[in-house]
Amino acid sequence: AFLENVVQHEEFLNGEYNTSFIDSTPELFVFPKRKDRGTKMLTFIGETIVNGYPGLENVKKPVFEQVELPKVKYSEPIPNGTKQILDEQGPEGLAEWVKNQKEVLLTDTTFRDAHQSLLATRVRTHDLKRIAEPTARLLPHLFSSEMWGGATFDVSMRFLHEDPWERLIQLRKKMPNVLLQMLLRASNAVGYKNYPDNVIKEFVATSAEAGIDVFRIFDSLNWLEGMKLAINEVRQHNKIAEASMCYTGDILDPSRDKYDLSYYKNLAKDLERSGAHILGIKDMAGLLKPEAAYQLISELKETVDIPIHLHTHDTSGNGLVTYTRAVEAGVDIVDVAASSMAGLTSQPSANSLYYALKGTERMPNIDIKALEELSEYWEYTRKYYQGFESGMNAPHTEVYEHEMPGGQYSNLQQQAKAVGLKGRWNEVKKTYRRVNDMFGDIVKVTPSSKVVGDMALYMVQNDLTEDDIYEKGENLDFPDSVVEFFQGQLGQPYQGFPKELQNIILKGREAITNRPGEQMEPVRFQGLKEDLYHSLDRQVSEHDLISYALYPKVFLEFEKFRQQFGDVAVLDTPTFFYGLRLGEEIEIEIEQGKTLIVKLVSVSKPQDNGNRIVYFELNGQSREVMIKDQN
Ligand code: 3PY
Ligand code: ZN
Repeated sequence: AFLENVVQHEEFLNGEYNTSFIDSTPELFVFPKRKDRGTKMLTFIGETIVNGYPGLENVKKPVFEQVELPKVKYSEPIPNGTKQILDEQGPEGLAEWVKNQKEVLLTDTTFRDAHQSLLATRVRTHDLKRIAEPTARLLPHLFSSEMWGGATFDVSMRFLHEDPWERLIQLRKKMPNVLLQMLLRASNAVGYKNYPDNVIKEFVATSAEAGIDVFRIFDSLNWLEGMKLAINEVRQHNKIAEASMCYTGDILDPSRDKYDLSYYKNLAKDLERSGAHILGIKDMAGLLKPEAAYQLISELKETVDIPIHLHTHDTSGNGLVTYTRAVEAGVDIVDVAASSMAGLTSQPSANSLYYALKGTERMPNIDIKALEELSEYWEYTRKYYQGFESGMNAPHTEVYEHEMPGGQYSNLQQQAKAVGLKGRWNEVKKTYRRVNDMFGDIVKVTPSSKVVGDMALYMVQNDLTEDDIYEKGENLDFPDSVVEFFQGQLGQPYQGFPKELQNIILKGREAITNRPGEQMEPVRFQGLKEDLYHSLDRQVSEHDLISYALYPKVFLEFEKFRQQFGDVAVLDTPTFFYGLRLGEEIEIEIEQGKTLIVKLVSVSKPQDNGNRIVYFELNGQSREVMIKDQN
C-alpha cells in the first residue's frame, strides 16, 4: 500500500494547476464541523489504530528502542557559523570566504535529500526538530544544512499532513548559525511543471523571508533560459544563488559526446554570467565517475571564478572515491549525510569522508565524535520509517547504464508494480535507457525524469518496441506528460527535440520554443486570497496562499485534514504511523506547556454499521471515539 501512496502521488503530478476541480469536486470545499483539539487528536489516533496509516495498514506497532539525543550544553550560546558570515558580508562576501578556505566544506543533506532518496521523503518535522539544535551546536562549521525543497514540500502536505512552511520556520529558530539550503527546481519551483513567473518570484521571496539562505537552482533540461528568473529573484533578496548544472552522460566516454567537457564548461560560464554566486554540480543519479570528477573539477576551476559545490548520490558505491578525487582537484564544497542516513541512493557518508581525507591538507573541519553521535540518533530514528525503505541493500553499478536519479528508482519500481508490471522491472530499466536515447539523450531529473519513466512504463505495458513507436505511432495515445514535454512545456532540451519523434507524438499540436512561464497568465494572488478566505472561513496566511497556488488540490485536502484532526505534527512518529498498543500511554505536547496524556484502553468489535468504538483515557478522564472500520 505504500505503493499506492507513491502511485497516487505520481497521478497527481500533472495538471495540478488546472483548478477546474473546484467546480467538479465541490466536496473538497466542505469542511467538517469544528471540534476541540483533544477530540480531534483522539480521532486521528483512533483512525490509525482501526484503519492504519496508508501503506502500513497491517503492520503491528513495533517496539522501538528509546532514541538518545546527543548531550549538548543548551545554556551556552550557539557558536557562530556561515549564517553570520552571510548576514555580515552578503552573498559575494560569503562566496569569497568559501574560496579562501583550505579545507573542503560540507553540506549536510540528512534533513532533505538523504531521506528523500532512502525513505520516500517521509521524515517528519518532529524528528528533525529534536535533532536540529544539537546539530547546529555540534556541527557549527558546516557550510550548510540542506533541509527543504525538492519533494519535501508536497510530501509534507500529502502524506505527513504537516505544513512545510512550519518546518522551515521551526528549523530556522533551532539552527541560527548554519546556512539553510533548499533545492529549487527553477521554473518548476517545488512542483512538477512550469508555473507562471509571478508564482516563482513570490515563492522565492517568501522562502527567503521564512529562512532559506542558499537556493540550489536547477533546470531539469539544463536550460539556462528556464533558470534566469529564479537566479535573479534570489539575488534580489540578497541570498545565495547556487545555480547548478545537472550532470549526465559520461565525459570519459568518447561515444557520449553530446555532454562532453566543453558542454559543461560552457554551461558553467553561462551560469556564472547569469549571476550565480556558487556553481552547483548536481549529479542526481551518481553518474560522475572518480576520474571524470577529477577532470571536470580541474577544468571548471580554470573556467569560473566562483566556488564549486558538488552533489552526488552513492548508488554505484563509488561516491567517496568521486569525492576524494574532486577534493584533489579543488572542489570547494561537497554534499554528505550522517553515516546512518548515507550511502546507496543517498549521499556519501560524512563520517567516512572525514576518515578518507584525514591526514590530507583538505581534511574537513568537523568533529567526528559529534558526527558519530548525530549518526546514532538517525540510526534509531530511521527505524520508525522502516516501512518506507526501498529494499536496495547493496551498490547498484547498473545505474551507469539506466541513469535513473537516486530519488526516482524506488518510485518508478513501485509505479511499475502498481500497473501490473511486477516481474518486468528489468525490462522497465532497459526501456528507460532506450527512451532516453529516443528522446535524444536528455538530462533526467525531476520532472524530465518522470517523463522518461512514464514513456518507459507505457512501452513495456503495451509491449511496444522502439520500431513500433515509429511505425504505429500515429495511432498511439501517448501519456500526457510525454505530449507536454514534446510541446516544450518543460523547456527546451540541449540541441532540441528529435523532430521525427516529436511529429509522431504531437500529431499536429503546436510546440513552443520560448519560456512556458512567460506565456502563462500571472496568478492574481489578491483574488486567490479572497476566494480562499471565503471557502476556508479563516485568515489566510502568505504561506497558505503560496501552497495553494503551487498545489491547489493537495493544499485543500491538507486543510480538510487539519480541520478534522488538528495539528498531528505534534505526535511522536511511532504513534503517527502505528497508533497505540492496548494499555500504552503517551504524552503529546500540543503547544508549549500544554500536554495531553493519552492512553488506549480498548477497542470494540465492529458494530453492524461497521463502526468501532475506541476507548481512551485523556488526562485521566474516560473518552471514546467512533471510527468506521474500512477493512
Ligand atoms: C528533486 O528535484 O526533488 C531532486 O532531488 C532531484 O534530484
Ligand atoms: Zn540529489
